[in-house]
Amino acid sequence: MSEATHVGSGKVRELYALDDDRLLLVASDRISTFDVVLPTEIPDKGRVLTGLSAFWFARTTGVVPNHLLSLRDDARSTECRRLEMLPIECVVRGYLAGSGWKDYLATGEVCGHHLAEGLAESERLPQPIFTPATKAQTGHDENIDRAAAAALVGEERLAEVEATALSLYELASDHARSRGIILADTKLEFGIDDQGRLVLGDEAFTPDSSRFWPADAYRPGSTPPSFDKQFVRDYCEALGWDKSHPGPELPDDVVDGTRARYVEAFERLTEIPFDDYLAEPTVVLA
Ligand code: Q0Z
Repeated sequence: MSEATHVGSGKVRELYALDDDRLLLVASDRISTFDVVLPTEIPDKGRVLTGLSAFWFARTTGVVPNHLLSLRDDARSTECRRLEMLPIECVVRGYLAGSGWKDYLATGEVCGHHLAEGLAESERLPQPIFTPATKAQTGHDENIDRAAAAALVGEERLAEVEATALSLYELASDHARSRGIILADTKLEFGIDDQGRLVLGDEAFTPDSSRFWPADAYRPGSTPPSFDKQFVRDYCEALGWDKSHPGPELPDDVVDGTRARYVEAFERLTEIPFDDYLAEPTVVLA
């Protein structure tokens, strides 16, 4: 990777420039919880997320083109087309959780969507809603209404990303639900290519960009367990850690249990053995 220039860091991913037109997106094995990156890694977590994203990119080209050019043999790095990214996070919510639930409790609305009274935490919405947010450089993204989003990307482009994001969520959440995973909500990022076309970028429908809930434990009125991070959260809560930096080291049983959950999510959603993906990453594209 000596040919690549580092151009950005996320909490758990790195971004490199390969040339003027191509980026390399590398998913590490780092894990964050309560917004803090922990000192202990989860082996293969980055490979699971890269494989899942590639799986979804390959299955959604009928809805919208995406930035994926190729998967590297390390199974954690993807070469991508460089896009002009839109300055909004495109969130779709099928269930009332996280900041959507907080905003609903405070105002009865989420991003200008007026919702029925008396909804419970984690309740399924009558239909999925598009709830854009600003991209915060530090701290939390801020939910915005349609007018604020239109001011950032234009009315026409907003209508296109809203319809596209809702279609993508419907496709992915129907697929996941049939395999026992509820995709409660998801954050998508779009860019514009050199021809002015809308393109799906970043990562898609991974446990880091979406809330994954095990369908068999779903019960509205409480916070469902996270499919992937529940052991980590439970361990951190039991420790009494104050959720400030640095986070705690994780014991081997929590690491092993969490790795198994990531691999289980990969295998349930793709129906491909994870070892087959490690041996030949392109199997997720078939
Ligand atoms: C994605 C990010 C990461 C830090 C920029 N295809 C693209 N074209 C242009 N820009 C991006 C992409 Cl994906 C782009 N990010 C998010 C990812 C580390 C920041 F791995 N920033």
